[in-house]
Amino acid sequence: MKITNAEVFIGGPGKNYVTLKIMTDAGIYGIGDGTLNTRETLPAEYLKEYLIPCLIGMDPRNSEDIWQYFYRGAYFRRGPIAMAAYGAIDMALWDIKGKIAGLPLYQLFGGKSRDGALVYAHAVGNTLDELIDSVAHYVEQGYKAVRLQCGIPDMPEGGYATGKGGDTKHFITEYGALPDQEIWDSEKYLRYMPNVFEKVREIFGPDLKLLHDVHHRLRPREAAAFGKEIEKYNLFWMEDPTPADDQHALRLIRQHTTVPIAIGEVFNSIWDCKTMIEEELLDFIRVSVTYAGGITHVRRIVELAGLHSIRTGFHGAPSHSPISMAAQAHLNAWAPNFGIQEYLVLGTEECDALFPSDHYLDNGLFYVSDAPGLGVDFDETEAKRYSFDRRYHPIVRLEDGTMWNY
Ligand code: KDG
Ligand code: MG
Repeated sequence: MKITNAEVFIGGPGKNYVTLKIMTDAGIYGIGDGTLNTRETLPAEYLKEYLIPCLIGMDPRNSEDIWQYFYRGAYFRRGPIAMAAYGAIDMALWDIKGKIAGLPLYQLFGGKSRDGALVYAHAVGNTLDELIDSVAHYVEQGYKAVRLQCGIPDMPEGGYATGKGGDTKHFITEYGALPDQEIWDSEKYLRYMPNVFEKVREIFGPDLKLLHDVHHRLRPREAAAFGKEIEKYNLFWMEDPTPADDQHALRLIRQHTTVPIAIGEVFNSIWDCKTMIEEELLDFIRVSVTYAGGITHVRRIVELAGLHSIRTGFHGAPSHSPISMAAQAHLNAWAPNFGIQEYLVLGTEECDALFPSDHYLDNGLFYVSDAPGLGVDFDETEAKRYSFDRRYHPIVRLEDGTMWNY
């Protein structure tokens, strides 16, 4: 069996999804997601200029060898652009493998460990009242877990992703604009946020799982103190308390608090999280199949995490197309150390038309399709409606103008 061709498409409803389609001489094709949010054309170019020419003629069944060929063959290792491109290829090859076998991917990993996978929604509010309405909305829909992001008084964009533009638009600028600027003040945040958890717990009770994303904004000592203070609200996790480039910081945070820590959405390889997993400095690993080299590489991370009682909590921001969400759904169905999946309903009519599938969400759980392979398709005719349009993440400065972490 040979790969005969591969094509890259960019675009989607309100998104610059990077979709790779790999064709074979057996008439079977596979699809993969290489969307590197706000830098989408880079993995796409890497695929077109360097990787696809090598793929033609390869046996698509040898997904491990193909992964190693690109990873080792590039000489320069890792990095989000390269790993997103390898990730797209890897997902497409697993899709082909499942179609050859006539089995959904979770069967090739070892079968199902659960029926539905727990997901969390994003509850957001510029004010606490707005946030409470947003939580109520998700609870009514049956969600069992919600992430809370709330605006901080006197800090207009405080709290990160607090609802400016709503869930479909947050994280990125309007088309054509240069990066927005947000102003951050850790002290105001640290003073206000515990009150948010207290109110939400008071209203929604002890069973609702509450998550929160600090989004790399705190210094290590601040994060340690914050974690200690919010322990009493029994959070499911505190995400990205500090920028994880500094893995030592986690030791300090760990020494002071038992609040569960989730990290990893910016990681692109097992080497980025090996130390923190082995030293058990985190509780949930947040990598995604897109940014961390596809199913082949992420499975290695999941296995390593499992040895240390660390659970998965794969990244699932709206920048992930339904293809990578499907790949993660298969891993979630299988992984013995599954924790939770971040999930934002992409299911607009346009998105469903571009990526038809019968994966579905019911009562806060995600059910994976039994169709062979990834169980999601890509409609090339629909894809013609969309094209690339540059967008950026915002940038963040402290009140005195110092650059900070988005
Ligand atoms: O591209 C960056 C976003 O995906 C990120 O800001 C989202 O932090 C995020 C999350 O937890 O979904
Ligand atoms: Mg995050």
